[in-house]
Amino acid sequence: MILSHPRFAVVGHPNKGKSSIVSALAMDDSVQVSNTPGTTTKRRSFPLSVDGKILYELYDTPGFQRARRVLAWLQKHEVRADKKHEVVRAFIAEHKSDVRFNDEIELLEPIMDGAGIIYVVDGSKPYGAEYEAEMEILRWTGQPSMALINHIDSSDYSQEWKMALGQYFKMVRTFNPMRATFVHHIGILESMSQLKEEWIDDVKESIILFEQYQTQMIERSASLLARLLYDSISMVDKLSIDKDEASKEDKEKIEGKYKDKLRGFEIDTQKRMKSIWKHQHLAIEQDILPFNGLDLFSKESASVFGLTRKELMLMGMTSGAMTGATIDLLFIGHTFFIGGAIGAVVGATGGYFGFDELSDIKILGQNLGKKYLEIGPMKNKNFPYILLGRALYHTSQIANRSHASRDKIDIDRHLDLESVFRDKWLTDDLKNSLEKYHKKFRTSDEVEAEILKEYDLMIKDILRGLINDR
Ligand SMILES: Nc1nc2c(ncn2[C@@H]2O[C@H](COP(=O)(O)OP(=O)(O)O)[C@@H](O)[C@H]2O)c(=O)[nH]1
Ligand SMILES: [Mg+2]
Repeated sequence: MILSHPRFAVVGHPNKGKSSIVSALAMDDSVQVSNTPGTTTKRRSFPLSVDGKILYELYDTPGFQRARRVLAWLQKHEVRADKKHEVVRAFIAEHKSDVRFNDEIELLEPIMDGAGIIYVVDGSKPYGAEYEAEMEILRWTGQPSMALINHIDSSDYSQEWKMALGQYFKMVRTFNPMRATFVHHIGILESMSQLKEEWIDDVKESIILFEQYQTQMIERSASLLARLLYDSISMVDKLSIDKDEASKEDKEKIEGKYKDKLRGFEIDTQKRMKSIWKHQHLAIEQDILPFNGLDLFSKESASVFGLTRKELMLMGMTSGAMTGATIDLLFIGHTFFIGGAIGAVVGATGGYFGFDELSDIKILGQNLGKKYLEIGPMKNKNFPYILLGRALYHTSQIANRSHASRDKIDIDRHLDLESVFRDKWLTDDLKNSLEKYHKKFRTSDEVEAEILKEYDLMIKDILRGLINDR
């Protein structure tokens, strides 16, 4: 069988990070990672495919269990170097149903079937001669191989490891599956391409596709966020009422519904974002969503992600009528009623982020007698920055997350965010540029596709700065 995409078996001692490396390189968060040695007893294949095309395929395998025994068997059948791989085949054939060698058979089969070898070691533990049997067996297979030094802890024995591994592998690299960035990932692919002459073209092609894929993910994320902002700001919602005047309850009801819809847009965007970045298995309990209870409309959220009062004022985003107590209301354009109807607009008492007042509520009459309340588009000028800040933060967490990570996304550091995250993306110039678009979103009935595209491109630039190494 001829397979055009490169295949690699990830092998090594139990509990050295093999599965984590498969998870990171295949960008697959469904790989079983565990600190109980011997969890994997069957190999599993994890292809990285983009638009239906497989770029490469990795095998997650059980760790070596009886390497010395296997090596002793091979050595009993000592032959010339060019025949050694046949002895490995003979070993597999003879022990296929021998449970004692299940793990060795599982890991050797794909190699003998043509997969390259990625040998994984933990550089935070000392080197020891017990690894030599494993490396020697791999040498007997005659397949192209490279070694990856992972660091599970912070101790560093990589010098001795490099000396030892260099005896067996022509390529030795350090790779941290938890913090692997795009550049590291490409680096590993480049090493793969050099393992065997015949593989160069296939692996190079995979690298090009992989690079395009990364760009695509950023583009798709930017479009998704541009759409979120546009949809949220421009959204108009209605509620029928059967009286001429809206009661306080009616008003609360439509406001509640409006806020819930906006929260829904955010949650939906977060889900799609996880799927763009192939993190769809991220369990709810590992998820910060929606921001550990940091509600979209909370004061905390506004203070972490939104603009400050001073910034809003500097941008002329406050109403001229603002004096005294009302200085805290950061929405403008409190046009009372449109359509000749009468309605209720509550006075705001809220904090200066003004979430008591998101939008006008209008009472609109219809000829047939029924009246309805209308809310939207979003008039609160801080809201777009809060929503965008949260969305960018979430996107950067997802995009920079290794598929090997099984940790929670930690937003408890959000106090740091207050001082740090905004500075990572929001400049004065950017505030002003974004504002032009936000204004269009809240004032025009329909925004032209080109306008949305321009906004989309701005977000793409912001994302490039927030996502590692792109
Ligand atoms: N902190 C840290 N933990 C790691 C790293 N690589 C693996 N681990 C952890 O080590 C344990 C074993 O990893 P796993 O990939 O399942 O090893 P395998 O048995 O060789 O497949 C898991 O708990 C992993 O989360 C790493 O680079 N850093
Ligand atoms: Mg494993």
